[in-house]
Amino acid sequence: MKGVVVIMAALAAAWAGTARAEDKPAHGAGAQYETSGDVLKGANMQQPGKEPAPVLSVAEFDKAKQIYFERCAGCHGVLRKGATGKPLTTDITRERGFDALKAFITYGSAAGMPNWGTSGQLSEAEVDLMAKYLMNEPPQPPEFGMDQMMATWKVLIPEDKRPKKKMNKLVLDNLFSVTLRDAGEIALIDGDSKEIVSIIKTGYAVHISRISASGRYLYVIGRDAKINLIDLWMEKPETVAEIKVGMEARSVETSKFKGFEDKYAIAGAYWPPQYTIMDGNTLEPKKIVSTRGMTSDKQEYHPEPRVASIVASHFKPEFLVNVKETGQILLVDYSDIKNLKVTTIEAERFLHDGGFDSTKRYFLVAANARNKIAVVDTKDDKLVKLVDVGATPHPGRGTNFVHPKFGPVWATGHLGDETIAMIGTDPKNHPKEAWTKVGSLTGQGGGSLFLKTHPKSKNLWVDTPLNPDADVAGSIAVFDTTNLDKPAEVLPIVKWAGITDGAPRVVQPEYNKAGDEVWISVWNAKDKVSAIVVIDDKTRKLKSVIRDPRLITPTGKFNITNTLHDVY
Ligand code: DHE
Repeated sequence: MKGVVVIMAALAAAWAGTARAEDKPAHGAGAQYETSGDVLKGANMQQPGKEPAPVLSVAEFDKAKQIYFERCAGCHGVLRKGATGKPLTTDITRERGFDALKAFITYGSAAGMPNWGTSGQLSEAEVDLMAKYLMNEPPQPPEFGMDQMMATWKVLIPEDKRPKKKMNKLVLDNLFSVTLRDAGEIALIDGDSKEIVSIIKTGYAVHISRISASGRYLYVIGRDAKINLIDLWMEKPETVAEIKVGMEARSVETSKFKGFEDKYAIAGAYWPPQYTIMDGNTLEPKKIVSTRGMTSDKQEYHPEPRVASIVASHFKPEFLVNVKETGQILLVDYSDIKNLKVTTIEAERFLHDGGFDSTKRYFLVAANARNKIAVVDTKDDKLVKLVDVGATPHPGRGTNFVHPKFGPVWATGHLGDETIAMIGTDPKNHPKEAWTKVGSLTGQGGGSLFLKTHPKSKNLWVDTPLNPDADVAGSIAVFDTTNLDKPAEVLPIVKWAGITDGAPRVVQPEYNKAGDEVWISVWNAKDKVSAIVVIDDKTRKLKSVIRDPRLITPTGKFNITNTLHDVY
């Protein structure tokens, strides 16, 4: 049991970039979840001046640069100024010296640095190389401004050549856009027949899908910051425009406020640290805003504050842009982007993912490495509260239901422990409970990423894909929201999918439009069989298994109606 707790801590730290004394590096299944600047490894970066550091040949420099961006950049930052890991600027590394750095990389540290050498993940020669590399100035990936964006922007089908009405028979409001992560594709799956309607090429290690306010346009973003704009009205839905908004990114969203439907899209980048507002119908970039600036706590300059989640306000023409390393939530008013007004909310550092309460007025976002949830009132544009929760909260968008005793709550699972924290969200009728943790449920274990219920359901589904125990990672826990004292029922999803090969993990429950089916991904390696398991919500019995050779590494599933209306 203790061993499992230690591994969970390591996985949580790897994900959040935090550190604990007993941490070991995340191996195997968990390792691939670590944030990395992987897509930056091939970027054109000049080798900086070499004196007085050990001299590296061009080939050595390129190899070390690749290792740094695959293994180190996520925690220490592209510029090594310290992101969630310690700074590794040359004033520090040269003072420490080659031998100390080598020992550090080989054995790791009590502060949570993985033992890259003794774990066998880096050879002795590679450890040597990295110690030398760190004594050299860091190379900087290029900026990505308007010229670079324009060079990648393509309108494949101009607006006047697109259909004037829906040309297909698809039931769009129950369509699912499914991330096929390692294929760099999405699958559009018909929610009723469960047939794959189309497979569309997207960016590298594609991440999430969002839908325009009219329900016509789908926006998909890859980790290489490529956005595909897909027109769902076409006879066969296809990409009609594409752009790259940087070199590394995770989030995309679209304007939802009345009068601005389908008008703008916004995407946040990890590198360069910036967000871009685009024309919603063509992706033409209109405005790029840097997020470099001061941290919310110590008021210190941070050179690469990455943009994590972005949501669109339902109360105002505003995007809520969550900036990870500064801990600021930017309320970006898109009603006049030439004279852009931004309200900067000091929240807490290391903001990651989050979603709305059931009224859609309050936005709750995880400051994951600080074990807190920040609550923002999107009507008054103010921070309401920072709520303490468990270890490394990871809500996805979170989920809303009515607690039998405390009224409406929003809930999050955690990477670092087995709890599901419930936060009261009804200041009017339950003022005492509002914005406090009213209770915790006990799930299967740590390593949870997503949880979900639906306004029409009394089931709460909690995944644990990062749990080191294969049975836990391969199953899902279901709670009864009308009787929260009852322990969760555990459903063996991988078994139901009939997959015996590989190390499949069960990830991200998502409802259909009617709220009577739950779709769950069985996420296996790229060269192994994956599936989507569909469960009848009422009976909790298997309804169908979607298996198809084209379903390569399915992870996130985005039902058009639920995504559009923030139903979760
Ligand atoms: Fe995600 C959402 C970042 C790894 C599946 N992920 C998000 C969001 C961010 C983020 C900032 C919120 C977007 C928004 O709402 O605007 N994700 C990151 C990372 O930095 C991280 C930890 C490591 C990395 O290098 O990318 C990471 N994410 C993953 C995965 O490995 C997952 C499990 C599988 C995959 O497809 O890559 C994954 N992330 C998802 C999903 C969502 C998401 C399915 C959207 C959840 C939703 O319900 O909206």
